[in-house]
Amino acid sequence: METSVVEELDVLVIGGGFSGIYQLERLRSLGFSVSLYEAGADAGGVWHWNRYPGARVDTEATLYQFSDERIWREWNWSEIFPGQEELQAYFRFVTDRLDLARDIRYSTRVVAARFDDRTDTWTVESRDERTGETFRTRARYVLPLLGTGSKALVPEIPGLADFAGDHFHTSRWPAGYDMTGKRVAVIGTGASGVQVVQSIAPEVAQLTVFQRTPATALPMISRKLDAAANDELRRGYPELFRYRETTFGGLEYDVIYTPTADVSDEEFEATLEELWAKGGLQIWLGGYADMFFNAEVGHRIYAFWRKKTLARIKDPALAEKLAPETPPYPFGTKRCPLEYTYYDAFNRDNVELVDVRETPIEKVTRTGIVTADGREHEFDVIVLATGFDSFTGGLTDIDVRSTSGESFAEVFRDGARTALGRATSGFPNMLYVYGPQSPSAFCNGPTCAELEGEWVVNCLVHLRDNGLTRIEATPEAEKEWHDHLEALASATTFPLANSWYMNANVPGKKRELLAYPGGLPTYLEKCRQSAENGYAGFALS
Ligand code: N01
Repeated sequence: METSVVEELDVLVIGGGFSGIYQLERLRSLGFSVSLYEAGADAGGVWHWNRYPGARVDTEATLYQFSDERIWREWNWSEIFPGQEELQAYFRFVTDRLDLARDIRYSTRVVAARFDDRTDTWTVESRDERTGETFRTRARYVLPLLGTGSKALVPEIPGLADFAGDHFHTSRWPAGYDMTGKRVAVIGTGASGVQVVQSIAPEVAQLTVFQRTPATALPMISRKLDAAANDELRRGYPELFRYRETTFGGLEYDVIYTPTADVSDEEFEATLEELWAKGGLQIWLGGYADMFFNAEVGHRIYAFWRKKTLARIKDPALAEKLAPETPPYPFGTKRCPLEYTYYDAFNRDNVELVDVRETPIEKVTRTGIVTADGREHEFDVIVLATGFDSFTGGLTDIDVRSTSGESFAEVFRDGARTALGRATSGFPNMLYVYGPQSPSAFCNGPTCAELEGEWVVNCLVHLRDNGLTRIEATPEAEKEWHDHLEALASATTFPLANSWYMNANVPGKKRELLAYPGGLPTYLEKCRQSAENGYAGFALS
């Protein structure tokens, strides 16, 4: 770190998604000196990076937005599940409306950070992505607000680097890339893969989808919103922003807590039909909570889903691959992608499915992909819809050292550890929102950005008002939080699936549930108790 310090701050926020923007606005308004560094060249966080064809949010815009009235009074959504361009425009609107741009540095990637025990400050090294130049920032507090999708997961497939055509991850889609008439491979069938497949199928010459595990995709069912519809929604926003705090996932609907054992088969079926017709994630995060604790309930919902899905696919052999009779995992233990025409795409002559469990990918050649049956599939483009190193990848990507000189990768080698999902011992004055061991993946992003985020805001105000300069998670609180999460997780069905929720998608990582599975209200209550007890679980000095 030889470059000179260009900024001295109270707080450095890393990441320009919902959490980062919320902190910048709130802390600045409270008189802190704050800057936000964002690696992307423009506003939007994940909505800047994920501009693959068909990228679209899977929670309703009613709550996929800031609760700040200055924003929702003026902003109109064009539909209930807006697409990537509209979401990025929303972020631009927010930064303009709140005059945030003057404190944001885009194209600025934080690469390293060291803590100085004598001054209780971090020295952070960042790189300007346009010029390659590095510079230093000194900040009392650092908030790495990196979300769950900042570190792309690119599998190590032999030969990939030598492929003569184009290949890219869904979150690194080249701007304006034209797929027309191309022979395309899509590897991965999670939320990103499903959206890409249904969007490009009609325009490409040939599309081969490499599926490892079938998705349980649900109908999105968006609806257009005109000015009158936006006005109508606005009338309900204040109540919705209050209601979200009381729901499991921070959404405008809640899970059904009635035990399915008390529900007749007819009522069970009728409820599923009702939720199905509503669309979106309702059958999952608005469905029977039992599914998260009882695999048999998950399998009953799977059977319902399968019946609906089979009706869409003409070829029975293909249908069995996409929606097998034996559930590949209990319904709900993997994220349900939302779709419009994903299953219909497989009825097209130009779309093929390769089951990589049956015929694994052996290698990539200059011209295509060779599978274990010896077949070479020729392609012009390979799309890696292979997901993210979700919970800790953003943190481990930065060369941050603890007070004893360890990196995050070293500290997390036996699993992530945090107090309340908020901070890790050895990394003082570094606080997370929507990070590992917080509700994150189970919580609507903006809801947690604001409600978890407000804890951080209040905490920093408390430190300032009391002349304190340092906060650090205690190892005891981390152990307690870990044991609490493990007890909750082992009672659920989540460990039965190899999902990114379980960290099972990243080779070499400890298999553990890193999203808090106890629901948002319980989590917020635990955060509130900590704050009321003088930030219990954290050493303040
Ligand atoms: O990533 P994923 P994603 N060989 O990890 C497969 C959010 N999101 O980018 O299931 C072959 O879900 C992997 O297979 P398997 C949302 O929270 C939201 O799609 O591990 N295949 C899987 O099929 C979502 O959950 C929106 O067996 C390989 C796929 O790649 C999260 O982001 C849109 C492989 C990865 O799926 C991540 O979604 C998009 C390999 N080596 C994303 N490695 C919306 O708001 C991985 N796979 C709508």
